Amino acid sequence: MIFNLFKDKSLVKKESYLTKIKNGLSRTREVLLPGKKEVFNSKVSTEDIFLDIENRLLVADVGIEVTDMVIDRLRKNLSSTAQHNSELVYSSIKEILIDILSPCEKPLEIGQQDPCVILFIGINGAGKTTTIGKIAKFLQQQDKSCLIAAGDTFRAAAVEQVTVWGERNNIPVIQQPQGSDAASVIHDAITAAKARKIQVVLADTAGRLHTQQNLMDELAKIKKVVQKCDSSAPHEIMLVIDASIGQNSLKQAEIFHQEIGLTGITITKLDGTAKGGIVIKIAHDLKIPIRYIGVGEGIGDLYTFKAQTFVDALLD
Ligand SMILES: Nc1nc2c(ncn2[C@@H]2O[C@H](COP(=O)(O)OP(=O)(O)OP(=O)(O)O)[C@@H](O)[C@H]2O)c(=O)[nH]1
Ligand SMILES: [Mg+2]
Repeated sequence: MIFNLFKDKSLVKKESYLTKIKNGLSRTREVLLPGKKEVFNSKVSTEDIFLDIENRLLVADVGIEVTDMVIDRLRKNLSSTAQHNSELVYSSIKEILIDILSPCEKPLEIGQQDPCVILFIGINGAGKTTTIGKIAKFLQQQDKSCLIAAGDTFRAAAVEQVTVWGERNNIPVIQQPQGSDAASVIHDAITAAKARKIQVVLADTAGRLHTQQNLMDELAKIKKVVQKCDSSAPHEIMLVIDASIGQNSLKQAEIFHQEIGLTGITITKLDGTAKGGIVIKIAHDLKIPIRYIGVGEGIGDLYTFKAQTFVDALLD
């Protein structure tokens, strides 16, 4: 009781943050963490220990290149006795993964723009609209006023879906009928935000495949129109990636990056997959800031990406 009374509040917050991410990543965690007693038994050869770790990393979708790199570094970092010590092996893996992930730990900062414009893009069903709803809540908790631009004018019911998120967060949604020009909706939203002195515009867009050139051109047009409102905008072009599609997401991200220039990534649906190792591959290959991770469908299931916490959640 006395302990609870004096327990550092920031520590409690940190613990619950880690526990929630741990729960969200449980399927990947199950793949990565071995029954340490069987694997690290002194009768098991070092080669078999490394083979086991290699298989786990591959099943979790870390990819061959990064997996090889982790194994090479483990061999170099650990003496032959340490290679049989599960604690030392796992703390060394953690160190290596944190090294890969840390350069991508750059949380999104909302500056003094008038307003800050964040464009959400990605393939169909990646989680763009849901992420907008979650981020709106997140930003409001930081006393930032928000407005949503219902820029998916293509899919039937998209405007209604984003309007529900607006109502949940009690923030305005600027919209036009289905079939309208998406760039014009986002332009209207920026104008409305300026007039109402709202700090952040969260702009939804229709899902599109990176291979659909006409739809990629439409994104370029949206970017141009946004720049007419403010030459420094959009301040963030956020690619939303569904973690469960694994390695395919890399090709997607590369093409979106080439075509429109990404400044941030949100990786969703980490709760629904055992392939959460894709985050490590994405960080290694793309070197684009990972702003948030999504670990559930609820409004609170979005977290700022932190390399250390992510690795602790996977391997502690
Ligand atoms: N389990 C889980 N589901 C998620 C997460 N993020 C989004 N979803 C679900 O994924 C589905 C698609 O989400 P949307 O936000 O509509 O995706 P979208 O990218 O806007 O889709 P389109 O507008 O059709 O391109 C919904 O059922 C969401 O509830 C997540 O982090 N975890
Ligand atoms: Mg959507």
